[in-house]
Amino acid sequence: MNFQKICVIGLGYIGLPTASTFAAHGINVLGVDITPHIIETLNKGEIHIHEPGLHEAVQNAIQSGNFKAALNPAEADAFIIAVPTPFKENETGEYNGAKYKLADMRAVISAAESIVPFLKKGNLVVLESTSPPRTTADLVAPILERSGLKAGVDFHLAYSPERVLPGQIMRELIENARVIGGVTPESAQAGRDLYATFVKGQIIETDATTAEMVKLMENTYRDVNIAIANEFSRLADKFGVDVWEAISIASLHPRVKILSPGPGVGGHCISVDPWFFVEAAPELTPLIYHSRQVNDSQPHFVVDLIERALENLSGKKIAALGLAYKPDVDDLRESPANEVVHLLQHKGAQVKAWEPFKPDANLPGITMASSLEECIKDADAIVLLVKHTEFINLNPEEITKKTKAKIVIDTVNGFNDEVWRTEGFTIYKLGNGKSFILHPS
Ligand code: SAJ
Repeated sequence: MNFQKICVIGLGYIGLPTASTFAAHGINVLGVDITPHIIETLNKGEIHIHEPGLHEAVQNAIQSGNFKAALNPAEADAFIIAVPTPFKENETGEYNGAKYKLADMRAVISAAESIVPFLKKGNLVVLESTSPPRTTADLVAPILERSGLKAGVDFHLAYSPERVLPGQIMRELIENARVIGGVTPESAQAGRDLYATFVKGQIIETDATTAEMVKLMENTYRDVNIAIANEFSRLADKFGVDVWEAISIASLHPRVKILSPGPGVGGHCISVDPWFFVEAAPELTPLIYHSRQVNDSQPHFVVDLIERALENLSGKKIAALGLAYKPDVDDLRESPANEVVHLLQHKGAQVKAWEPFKPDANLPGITMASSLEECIKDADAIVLLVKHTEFINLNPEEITKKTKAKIVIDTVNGFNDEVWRTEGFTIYKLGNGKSFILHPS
């Protein structure tokens, strides 16, 4: 199948890199988003999100004349839906007394509805948004068929999840293997023709529901593995062991690779996607459910650690380093660091946060510092919440001159304990039960 013009619906972390990459490969792309501010920003060649290489890609796409942003779709050869699928904020499901989160599919529904007036025979529609199993066949196809055309007969319909890692999206979009699940083999083939425009990794064709499961399985696998690492951090704390040392030794085993404990699992993928399985089949997913519980409760464990280190949180001034959901990104969504700050404040601490990737972030209830210096100056303790490169490169010899704090709590294994101790700091580390043996309260 040949594609001259495509329409990408949803211009966020996935839709925008995808749209600009297609434009860079000579395809005429109409990018669609419901937010007027995003459309204006993009048409000026500016961007509304931080992702290495993206600004340049969008500028080039606009200048080439191959990319334009608009509020509404138009006729095209292919439509790509890349809108968010978060979970519902105010509604939960329940199974055997256990509550689980529910997928909010409203953006997918309205994106599919917006395509209906423009859908023509021979078109291809691809859903990229992470979705519960059977969404393409049972939710999207019936909406598109309101056009009078039949999915898999009159138009092609496929599911192709994005699997790129924030921070490396522009490269991974091209190099990663790509799975394309069609509602018919011909739909999968049409999807292959589209993505072969730029994908250098392997392209695997399958059916739509398999592709949906593949995406959810990848992120669920990671969530479960992080949960066990977090549980190990709690056990090590209890038994006076340094979990980081234990993990590095255990990982020498040829069939063991343990992930890193931390303050919790954030972002809009790994902390959300496993719930799609739980919602779809709560009776089959106790492991997935409990892993979510472990990771969601990790900020509480971290606050408990900080409370033990400081003896009492009430009135304590705490400098929180990092609010992003993971290292070296500016994305603060579903961030465990954010939750740790709120929980500390709830317990009476006065927290000032410094996030170098978003210094002017406006987060309800969080006081932001305008610099590292301001953040740490009057603090009683420094808490490292995100392993940003610039934090792990901090020089404790310099820091000691800029802060009153003598206590450091490292929740991500970002600091070298010995070096910080040499500069007179007492350092506690998540998962290092030895911290408390060295510094009994
Ligand atoms: N985390 C840990 N310990 C670890 C690894 C991660 O606590 O050992 C935490 C991070 O700090 C962060 C969260 O988990 O809070 C998620 O970070 P991540 O880097 O594991 O994943 P994401 O959410 O940025 O991206 C994931 C990726 N999926 C997999 O690696 C299986 C990416 O490839 C997907 O494209 C993306 O989800 C997505 O959009 O679904």
